[in-house]
Order: sequence, then C-alpha cells, then structure tokens
Amino acid sequence: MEEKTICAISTPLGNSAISIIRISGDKSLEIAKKYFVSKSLDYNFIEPRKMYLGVFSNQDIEEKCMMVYFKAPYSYTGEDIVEFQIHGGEYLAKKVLEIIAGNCSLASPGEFTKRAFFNGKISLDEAEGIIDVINAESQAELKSAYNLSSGRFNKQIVEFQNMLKNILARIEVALDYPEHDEELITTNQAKEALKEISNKLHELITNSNSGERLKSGVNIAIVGSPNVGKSSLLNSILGKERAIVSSVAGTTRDTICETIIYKGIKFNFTDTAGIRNQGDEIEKIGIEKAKKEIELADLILFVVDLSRDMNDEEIRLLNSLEKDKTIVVLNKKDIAKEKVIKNYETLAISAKNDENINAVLDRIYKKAISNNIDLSKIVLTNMRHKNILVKAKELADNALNEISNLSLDILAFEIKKIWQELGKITGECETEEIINEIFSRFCLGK
Ligand SMILES: Nc1nc2c(ncn2[C@@H]2O[C@H](COP(=O)(O)OP(=O)(O)OP(=O)(O)O)[C@@H](O)[C@H]2O)c(=O)[nH]1
Ligand SMILES: [Mg+2]
Repeated sequence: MEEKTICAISTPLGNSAISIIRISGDKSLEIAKKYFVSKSLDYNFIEPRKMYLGVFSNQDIEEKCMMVYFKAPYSYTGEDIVEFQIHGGEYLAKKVLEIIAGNCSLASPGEFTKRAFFNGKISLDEAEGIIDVINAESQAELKSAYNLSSGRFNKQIVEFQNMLKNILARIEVALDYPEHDEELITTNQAKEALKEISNKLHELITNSNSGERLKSGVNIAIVGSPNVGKSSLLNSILGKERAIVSSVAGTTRDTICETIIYKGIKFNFTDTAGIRNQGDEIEKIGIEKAKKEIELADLILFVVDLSRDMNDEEIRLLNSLEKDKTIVVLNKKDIAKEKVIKNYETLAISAKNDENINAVLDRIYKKAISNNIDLSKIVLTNMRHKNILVKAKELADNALNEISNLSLDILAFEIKKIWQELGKITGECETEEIINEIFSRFCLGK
C-alpha cells in the first residue's frame, strides 16, 4: 500500500536554538526541492545522509537552514525522509510546516514511529521503548527503556516464541507420523519447554514488580508524634524550606509530598501530621491521612525526638508498624544523647543541622532498592508488558497442569495461545487496537 507523505515539527514548540521539520514518504524529496535552494546542491543527485546548507524560501520566508535527506529504506520510518533544521522560533516553525503541509498531510502523534513499525524497522516493544526513553525521569527508567528500545527485551520474548514454535513443529510431525511413537516424546519435550518458559516468565514478572516502583518511585512516609521534627527532616532532604516548621505541636495538617531523584531512583517523600489522640477537627483529618500514608508507603521513616522519652502513644504507634518497612530516625542528636531502640533499625540525625541526612538516603536506597532491583537485568516498567507476561505464564501453567490429559492437537492449540499472547509484545500477532493504543502515546513529530 502506498502511504501518503506526512510532515510535522519534531521539536517542542517554543523559542529555541533550532526546530526540526520532518517529512516522510515518497514525495519528501520532491517537496524539499521545491523550497530548498543551495549552491552546493545538485538537484539530480542529492546525497543521502549529508547535511546541506541553504535557504528554505517561498514568497513569505527566506530561512537559512540545513537540510538532510535519508533514502528509503535507510531512515527512521523506512521511507524517504527529509529533515529541515531551521531557527527555533515558534511562528517560524509553524510557517514552514504550513508551507510543506500544502503539499502533503500533517502527521498524527507517533505516526513516524508507527510507520517504522509497519515497515519492519522496529518491533512493537522497541517502539514502546522509544516512548519510555523520551518520558524517562530517572536513570533507572532510562535504563529500563533502553532495554526495550535496544531490543534486549524483544530478544528474550522472541526466544520464548521460538521455543513454542519449535514445539508446535514437533507436534505437527508427531501428528503426521503417529506410528513412530512420537507422541510421548513430544509431550515430554513440550513439558520441559513449558516449564522453562514458565520459570523465566516468573523471573521477569518478579522483576517487573520492582519496575513499577522504578516508574512511580519509592513511596516513603515520614511519620511520628507531633514536634519530633518530621517537617524539618523533609526540608533537610529536599534542601529547601518546603514544609512549615515550628515549635508548636500540630503544625503540619495536610500531607505534603515531594519527589527527589537519588542515585538514579525516584523517591516520593510524604510529610504527615504528627499522630496523637487529640487536636481539633482539621488536625484529626490530617492524622487520618497520615495513617493512610502509612498503609500506602513502601518504607516508613518513624521520627522520634531524642531529647525526651517516648510516650506510650508513640510506642504503640511504632509497634503497629511493619518492622522491616520501618527505619526509626532518632532526631535532635545535636541536643541529646543517642539511644538504642530494641528490635528496630535506627539512625541518629539532626534535621535542624542537616546532619546525617545522606545516611538516611543511603539507608532508604539500600532498603528499597538493592534487595529488589538488579538494574543489570531486564526490569520492566511497562504495565502492558507485565500484564501480557502474567497472562502468558497463566496459560503455560494451565497447559502444564493438564498436559497428561491433553491430546496433541489440543496441546498445540494451547501452545499457540501462549505464542499469540507473547506476540502482543513483539507485535508479531498484533491487533489494530493494541497498535493504535500504543502509538497514541507518542508526541507529535515522533
Ligand atoms: N535541636 C533540634 N531541634 C529540631 C531538630 N529538628 C527539628 N527541631 C525543632 O523541633 C520543632 C518541631 O519541628 P517540626 O519539623 O515542625 O516537627 P514536626 O514533627 O513536623 O511537627 P508537627 O508538624 O507538629 O507534627 C521545631 O522547633 C524545630 O526547629 C533537630 O534536629 N534539632
Ligand atoms: Mg510537621
């Protein structure tokens, strides 16, 4: 099918050093020749992948710019592409686009990448990796996105699919030659392969649980009694006066959430109202919110004031927290001696003097990350992929459980279902709906 030629501004709109206008499709070069004037250009022989300096001109504009041509199939989309690098003015970029669009169509979001997929330049998951690379907000997310866009994850899934294809082929043979006693051998081979796939899927799924954390960040609730220095701790971590600090107990009412990136990982800290059995209506609402934060948190920083003993209410609260999720932060070490709290992981700091704050961050990092996430492995942050892996594993496990009762042709049917499920990742048995959903997440001009 011959695709229409499309164009878009591929850089964000606004004033910047340059803007890039991209054209893709059969008519790209023809359109470029119409407006691009350059002394160094032989119009009959425009060299691909070479930057030409010239002028983009029509009756309205005279824009000094660069032009580069990529000849199909050696381009991002697999089609002929021309890109113009012009000055980065918003009005200018829109003007150039308008002139070009007079000769072709405007691209929809993600359309260039969609064409790359349809032209076999990238697989579906690699395309999704490109979106994730663009949207990554931390080193960990970027790394996970690179695993996708570089095809590393794809390779793993294709490997599973090939294993399944192999079994399907063997079943085919066994069905064709029933006299050769192939049936039992084939069933056993299928069993081994399904087991291996199920185990490997399990590993990927477990890793992707950590991946969810990478994407949304590790949630840390800062809780404790009033006046112990929770807001001071938040401010000290952020390096700015975000929350109000005062010597009045019950200063913080609403929860305050702020995100930092530490060692490439996102951490969301929530400062909460000091928990106590008194206070006005507003404070009580704040306390309820604090309790909810405790439930939602991946980790809890339980702050205590070293300058006084813990009261019963405080001890009760501490005891109600999950031990392995909790770090007891002994605050105000500048005015009091450190002490030991039995059975709990503790760390003494002075929030007021920014003392030992990095130790808090390191501790959190170690607790939340190193046990769970091995960044050298494939860590999925993409929920669509995770759901497919879960479904595929379920299908594999069901087939395994039933394998002794299944005739070979039913087994083949079940295996094909797994293969198809995984194909939703690689795009090998894509449906229109999935593809549209994925590419709608792209920005314009990509
Ligand atoms: N000496 C000393 N004082 C501190 C330290 N951290 C906090 N404070 C003081 O303790 C008081 C309470 O601090 P906040 O950070 O507002 O305490 P909070 O836990 O957020 O209190 P609520 O919001 O009321 O629950 C303030 O007067 C702070 O200056 C510290 O490390 N050393
Ligand atoms: Mg506070």
